[in-house]
Amino acid sequence: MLRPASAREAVGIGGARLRWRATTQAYRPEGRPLRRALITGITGQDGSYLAELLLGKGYEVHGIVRRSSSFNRHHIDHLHERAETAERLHLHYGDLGDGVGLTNLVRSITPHEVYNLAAQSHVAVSFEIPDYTGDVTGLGAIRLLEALRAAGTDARYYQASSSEMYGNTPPPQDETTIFHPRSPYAAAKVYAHHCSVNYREAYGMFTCNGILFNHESPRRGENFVTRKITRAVARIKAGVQSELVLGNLDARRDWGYAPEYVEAMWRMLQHDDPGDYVVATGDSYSVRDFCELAFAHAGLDWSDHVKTDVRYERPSEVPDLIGDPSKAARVLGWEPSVRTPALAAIMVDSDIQKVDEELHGRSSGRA
Ligand code: NAP
Ligand code: F7E
Repeated sequence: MLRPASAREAVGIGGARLRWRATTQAYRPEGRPLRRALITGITGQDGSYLAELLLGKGYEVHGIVRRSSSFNRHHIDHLHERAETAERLHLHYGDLGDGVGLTNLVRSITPHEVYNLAAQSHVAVSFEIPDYTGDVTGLGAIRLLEALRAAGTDARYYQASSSEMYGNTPPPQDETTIFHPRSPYAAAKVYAHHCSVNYREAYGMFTCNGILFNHESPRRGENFVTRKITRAVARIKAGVQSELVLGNLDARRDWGYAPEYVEAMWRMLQHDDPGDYVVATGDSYSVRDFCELAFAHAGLDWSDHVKTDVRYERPSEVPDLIGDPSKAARVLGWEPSVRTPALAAIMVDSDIQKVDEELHGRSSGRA
C-alpha cells in the first residue's frame, strides 16, 4: 500500500480553479522512498532499457503501451517474468494522440518523473507519413506537457530530443548549435523540444531535453541502418542471405550504446536544475565504416556483399553528426564507454545468436 506523505491543492488550467490532491511523495511500508516514473514508448529500444534501469533503482514504473492486434512487448516481457520487477511494473493503454487519456493517466498515477520517449521515430518513414509524424512526435509532447500542467503535479519531465534537429548544421554540435531540421521527423522534434523549454520558462516546470545522438543496441529496430547491417551480417554468415542493399553510405553518425544513454536521461532528472544536454560519444563514422566494422567482426569483407539502391535514400539527408557531450560530462558526470567499433561487435554477436536461434530453434538468451 502506498501511503501519501504530502498532498497539496493545485490550480487548474484555463482560469478554472480545480481542486485535487497531488501526492508529491509516497513511501513504502518500511519507510523507504518509492519513486514513481511514467514512461511513454516503454516497448521501444530506449523505453525497455530505461524501465530496467529504473526498476533496478527501486522505482515503481508505469509504461504507456499502444493497443495493437499483435503483441509488441518482447523487449519488456522479461520484466514481467521476474516477480521482483513484475510487482513494480504497470502497463497502461494509451497513445500520444489521445490527450484526454494522457491527462487521466497522469492524474491517476501521479508520477514523480515522466520520460516522453514515444515517437514515430523513423526519419525516412516520416517523409511517407509527415502528418502523422507531426501529430505524434511533435504534438504528442505538448499533449503530455499539458496533461502534467492540468494535473498540477510537480513531476519532472524528460523530452527525447534528437541530433536530427541539427540536420544540415556542420559538426561538432552542442547545446548552442542552431537547428536546421531536414525531415518531418526532425521538424516535429524541434517543435517538441521548444515546447519543453517553453513550459520550463512559462510555468516553471522541471523539464529537460536530452539531445541524444544515434544510439543503438541489439534491441534497435531492424529497419535502422546499424541493425539492418548487423542482422544482414549474421544472416550472410549463416548462409541464408547473400547481399545487403543500403542507401547513402557516406552519411556520418555518432553512434553510441543505448543502455548507457538511458542512464544520462535519468541523471538529467536527478539534477537540482532542469536543462538541456547533448548525449553523444564525440566520434563519427560513416555508414560505410559501420559496414566495414560489422562485416569484419564476423570475418567477412563488406564490399563482397553490400550494394546500394536510391530507393533507400532520403529526399533530404543529414550528412554529418558529431556530438559534443562535454556539458553532460561536466554537469551530470556522464561519459560513454562503448564506442562505435565495440557497439558493432556487440550487435553482430547478438544477431549471430538470434539467427542461430531462429534457424535451429535454440534459446540463446536475452539481448
Ligand atoms: P523506438 O524503438 O522506435 O520506440 C518508439 C516507442 O514509441 C515505441 O514504444 C512505440 O510503440 C512508441 N510509440 C510510437 N507511436 C506512439 C503513439 N502514437 N503513442 C504512444 N506510443 C507510441 O525508439 P527509440 O530508439 O527507443 O527512441 C526513443 C525516443 O528517442 C524516440 O522519441 C526517438 O525519436 C528518440 N531518439 C532516438 C534516438 C536513437 O538513436 N535511438 C536518438 C535521439 C532521439 P510501439 O512499440 O507500439 O511501436
Ligand atoms: O539512418 C543512412 C541514412 O535510419 C542512419 C533514429 O533513431 O537516429 C535515428 O535516425 C543513416 C542515414 O537513423 C540506409 O540515410 C543508408 O543517413 O539508422 P537510421 P537516423 O536517420 O540517423 C536519430 C538520432 C533519431 O532521432 C531517430 O529517431 O544511415 N542509410 N542506408 C540508411 N538508413 C536506413 N534506415 N536504411 C538504409 O538502408
